[in-house]
Amino acid sequence: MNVRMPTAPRPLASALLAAGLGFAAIPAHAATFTVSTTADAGPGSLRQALLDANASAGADTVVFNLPASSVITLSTGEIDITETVTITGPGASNLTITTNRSSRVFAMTGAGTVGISGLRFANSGATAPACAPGGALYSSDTSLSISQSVFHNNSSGTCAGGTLYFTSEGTTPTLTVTDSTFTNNSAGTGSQGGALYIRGGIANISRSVFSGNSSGDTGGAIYAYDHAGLTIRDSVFTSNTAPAGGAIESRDTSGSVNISGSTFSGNTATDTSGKGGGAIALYGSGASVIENSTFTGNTTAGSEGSAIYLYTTSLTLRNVTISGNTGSSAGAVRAEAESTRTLTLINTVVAGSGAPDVSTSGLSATGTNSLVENQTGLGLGGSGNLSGAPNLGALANNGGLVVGASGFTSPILTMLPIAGSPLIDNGSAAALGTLTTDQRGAGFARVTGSNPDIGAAEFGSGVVVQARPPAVVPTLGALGLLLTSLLTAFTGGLSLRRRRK
Ligand SMILES: [Ca+2]
Ligand SMILES: [Ca+2]
Repeated sequence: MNVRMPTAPRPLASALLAAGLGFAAIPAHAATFTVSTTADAGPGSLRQALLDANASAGADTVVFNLPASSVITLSTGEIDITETVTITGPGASNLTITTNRSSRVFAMTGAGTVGISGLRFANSGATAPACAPGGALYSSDTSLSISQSVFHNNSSGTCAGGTLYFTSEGTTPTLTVTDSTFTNNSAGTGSQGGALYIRGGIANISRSVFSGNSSGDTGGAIYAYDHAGLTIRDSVFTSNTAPAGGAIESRDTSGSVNISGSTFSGNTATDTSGKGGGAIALYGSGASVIENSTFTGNTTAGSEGSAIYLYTTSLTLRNVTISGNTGSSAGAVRAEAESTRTLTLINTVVAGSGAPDVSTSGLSATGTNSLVENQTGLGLGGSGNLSGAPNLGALANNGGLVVGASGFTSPILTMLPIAGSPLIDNGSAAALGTLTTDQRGAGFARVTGSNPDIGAAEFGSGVVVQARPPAVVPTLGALGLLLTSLLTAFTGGLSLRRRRK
């Protein structure tokens, strides 16, 4: 028997031993280490659990046995992770880890595959002029999976990656982020990626919220450089800020950027010198696709692309709603500088930019069944295209997914065409590609009526849920409703009897 001393029983191993199969029949197995104190170090601490997991050969698990609403404060520096491990937290509402900006929380180098779930990381990293690449997490040549976690008010100081610095030095690790919430994280002056800095590797982000993050250079929420693919699905980007690429910048890559089911609202590019992309800036030779997504209320202080700016990149927009993005004299979508690249609009609406809504320089734009309100100077090729006002409703909760970590969620807001809108039934069914639902996902068919609509949300699709206040009132179950009815009848009866007296 090996000398590892897991803190939790291993029923499978015990069962095998009981069955007389003996040690030789038992494959190498994971140990489980339990965190039972919020102390910075010593027996039962998070630091000790990870020291033990590193020292114990193989993939281990760290779990927590702490009271609800616990806080672990690290005061003696970041914790190194050197081996594959799964850290299973009790839920972001139940445990916060902080360093009070004295260091990062975890540093992973060549650590195999690390899973982190159910944790809240807050106020970690560094405050300028100090520097902590990755305010909460540093990951090099390590595949990292983050789920059901919250990152709030972390900072990388004067360096990049307000919450995470994810880098590769020769390998192609994968970053996976699901069901997580990133709020008010920052990277300082001259630094990229207010929440995530991604250099190399592959990144897949889904069902997550990025709100109020900022960087001092580019990519207010996410900066991805020289990557092998950035995919974002079913996520919310709101009120993120950077000089350029208010929410996202992807740069110097042949990897593609694929975005679907996501809404970008109120993001800002602050640079006045010409760089732009209030929501997204794309540079590099990859061919990128944005589908079933909404851009509204994004702004730039520069001249180029209040929603999207692209340079030397081919981009296809399919069933995208881009409306009410302002501040750019070159419109909401600005593409330039490479004649071999293309901008393709399919079933897409671009409107309300206070300028020509789409502009290009050095590349061509082609549309299929798209509505570009103001096409001055554009020369849009293709067929089935419209101009003029789209008659769109305001950004609202029209049903669909609620995303982010449990207790820290946000609905994905959309914009529906108003009855009589020219967007309704003027899209192309033949150009839908693989889309079967509208932006809101399951239960919201991509096609109702005679044809798909232009834009992300389909008129008349699904059951429309009206916007409501975020406060959640516990709902009465069937039994509760029955009891309420009986009580009402009973008290009504009492008052009747009183009136009869
Ligand atoms: Ca281990
Ligand atoms: Ca339709």
